[in-house]
Amino acid sequence: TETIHLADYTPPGWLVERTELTFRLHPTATRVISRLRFRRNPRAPEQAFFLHGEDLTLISARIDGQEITPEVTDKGLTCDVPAGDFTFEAEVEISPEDNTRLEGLYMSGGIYCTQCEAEGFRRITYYPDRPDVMAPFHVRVESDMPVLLSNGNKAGEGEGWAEWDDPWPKPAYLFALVAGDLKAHPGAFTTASGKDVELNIWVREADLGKCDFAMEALIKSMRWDEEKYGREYDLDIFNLVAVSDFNMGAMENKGLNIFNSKLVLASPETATDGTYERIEAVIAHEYFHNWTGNRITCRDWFQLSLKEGLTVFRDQQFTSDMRSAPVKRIEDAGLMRSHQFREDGGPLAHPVRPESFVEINNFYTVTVYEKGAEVIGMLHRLVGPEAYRKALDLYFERHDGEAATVEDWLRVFEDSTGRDLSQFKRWYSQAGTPRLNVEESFKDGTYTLTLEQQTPPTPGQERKLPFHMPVAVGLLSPNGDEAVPTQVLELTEPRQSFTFEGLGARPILSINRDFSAPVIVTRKTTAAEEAFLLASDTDPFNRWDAGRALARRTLQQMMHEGSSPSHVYLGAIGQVLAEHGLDPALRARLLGLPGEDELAADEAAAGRAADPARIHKARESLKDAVARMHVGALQRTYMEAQTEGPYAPDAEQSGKRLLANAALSLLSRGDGGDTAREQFARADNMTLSLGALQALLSIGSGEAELAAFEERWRGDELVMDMWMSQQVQLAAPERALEVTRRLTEHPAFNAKNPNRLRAVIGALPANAAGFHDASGEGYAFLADWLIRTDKVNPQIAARLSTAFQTWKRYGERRQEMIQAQLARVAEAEGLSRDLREMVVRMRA
Ligand code: B3K
Ligand code: ZN
Repeated sequence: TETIHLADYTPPGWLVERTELTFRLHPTATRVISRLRFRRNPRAPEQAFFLHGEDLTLISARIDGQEITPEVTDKGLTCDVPAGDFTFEAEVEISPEDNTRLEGLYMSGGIYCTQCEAEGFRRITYYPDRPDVMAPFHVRVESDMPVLLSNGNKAGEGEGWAEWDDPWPKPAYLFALVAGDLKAHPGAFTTASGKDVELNIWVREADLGKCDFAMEALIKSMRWDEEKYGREYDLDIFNLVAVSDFNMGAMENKGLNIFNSKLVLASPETATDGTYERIEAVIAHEYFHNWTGNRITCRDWFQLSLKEGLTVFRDQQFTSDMRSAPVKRIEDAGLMRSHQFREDGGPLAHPVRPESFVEINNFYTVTVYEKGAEVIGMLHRLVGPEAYRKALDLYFERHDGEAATVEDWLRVFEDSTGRDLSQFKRWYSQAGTPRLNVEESFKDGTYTLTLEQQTPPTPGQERKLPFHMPVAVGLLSPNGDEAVPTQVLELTEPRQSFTFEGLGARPILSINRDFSAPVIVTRKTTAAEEAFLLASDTDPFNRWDAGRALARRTLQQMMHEGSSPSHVYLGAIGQVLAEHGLDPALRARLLGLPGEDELAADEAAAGRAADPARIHKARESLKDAVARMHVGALQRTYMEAQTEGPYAPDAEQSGKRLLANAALSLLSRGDGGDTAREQFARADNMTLSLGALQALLSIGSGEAELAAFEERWRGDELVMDMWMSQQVQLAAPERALEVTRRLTEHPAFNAKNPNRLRAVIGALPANAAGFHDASGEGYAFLADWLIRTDKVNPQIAARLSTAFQTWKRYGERRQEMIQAQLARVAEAEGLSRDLREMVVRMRA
């Protein structure tokens, strides 16, 4: 296997001026006829002519009309070409039906569809399949399917054919084609400059009733991007398609977004509030790519965060504007902590801009996406919102129609603000989560804050240089007033002090407010101080953070000192429950405990081998203690959180349901599940049904409800995914593997469908104590499924393998067992490049 290095980038020898494609669709013998106009790239070094192509059967090829016999390998094609411009034509045959990898052109439930990012186009035809080769596309689709779609504007149609023309030059990874028996949920949008755009969401007829919300989300996104970024849509039509078999969430193909159906289809009965929120965010994300990704794309795949980090940052801003900004911040920071810190602290750590890869699909990670978005958030905080907008205007003006780099991106900020961002740029090249150590002193009214930054080594990066980071701090008076309102300190040195004068009393520090930098703050505090911040901090994120710290403190004491749950923690929770004026969603978040996986990370950080069973037990008994102590308050909270009127998935109602379900889950520990059963019986929406089912499953009950649920929803694949994953995740640890195994034998299990694999196999590691069972059977089970899945869909197998990335946190015995399973996977015959790279990186 070959490793690709950023340092080896060379410009393409030839550029494509125009791409013409004809598809004669057939399930097992689709013909793709291409006509490509090539022009030598004056800025490229001398090189051989090469077109990517994989798993293609070449029928014929011509240059300027003359038949040629190119040299074909399993990677692509080479041939002699004229010195000047020329036209290359080819006809190839492919089999969409046999394409279980779901990359390139494949079939999903009788629908033809494509997924080309990152390197799937080379499975469709021979082409310079690299993002810095951009061309206008003209596509003709021939098929007897009723709906034939591709990118751009419709150029014509007739019986059995349709033509599409995309005037905006694009790289091949943004190409898309869909053909099938689909129905449109129509919509319309008029841009700020008065251009009418036809909107369609294409689904199976049976799903037509579940598209309203997605359409509204699309329209809101289009409006928001005009208002917030001055970006208008640029074609006459925008098509969005939902398919059932999809390797990830969705794809931003120009003018033809393709979605995993779980991120489009929603009705109150079938989708939870959480799903609604995700649909809104992902529809926005893919739409926003039209400018950040499509109009300005990436020079090469190392620059992936240029489009992904920025587009995530934009969708986060959108959600904050549509819903509650503090709650959104807590969700995003929570994801960073639970998922990105895990990646950054283990064998899969890599910089936001990686320097090398074997398989690029393995780098669509929380680091590239979410940490990439955090890096942009830091820039935003450092320069302020006005300067940020000016820089973005310059970015669009300067790079529209180009394939850009991280250097280009930072340069627009440097040029428009006059700031030097050379130190800031380290966020793109250095992996690992910085530790921020805090020292404080107070004397004669002067408070001194000393910050020390240090970043641990990561694979291939032993030594780290200091980062340039914004650290938002506020100081609170002992009575809870804000003595010093939020200030953004700029930390650039390894160790740096900041002073605040004229204070009456020693203040209480609230640091890294709003999660201003993606770092781990290490600091000596007391339970009393954490309880104070949980009760009084004016920064909602830090209230949440203080609650977490307090919970961890008591959980650690329970695990290692045999203590009973701390009264400080229980008292603080009581106060949160009684804070009736507080946004219910925020209250629900404040009640939540850190996950078992995060607690395992804490154990390892403290130099102890994580014991998943013990962590699980401590967490369960803390919940029991909260439930016992606050039964009255929980009942009141539960009542108070009931919604009135018809169901709406908006921030207000969903916040209440989140709180109701949080209270319910605690109440169930004391009432044997009566309240949950009652909620399940009367629920008219999935949020309440599922919340009740979860509450029951987590107390080892819910058999009857599971059966009723299955009976009602067996025909709905998306609901059945939830039914399956909840059983696995919430099973008692000793039953988790058995439940998972049984589900793989369920008639509805389908080992070719990514959603189903994620819902069953992917859910087991989320049951940490079950997966890490001391017998090691969970590890062997996952390894079996990795080997099996790899033959069907390498991308999904590689993704599922990341469950092993935390192996170092555990004791010697578990480490050995995980390594033995990784070794077994490594030896499996015909291992894909995708899974091989992951296993190599995770092996000791
Ligand atoms: N750009 C796609 C992800 C493609 C993943 C390829 N393995 C979706 C998104 O980030 O919007
Ligand atoms: Zn994206």
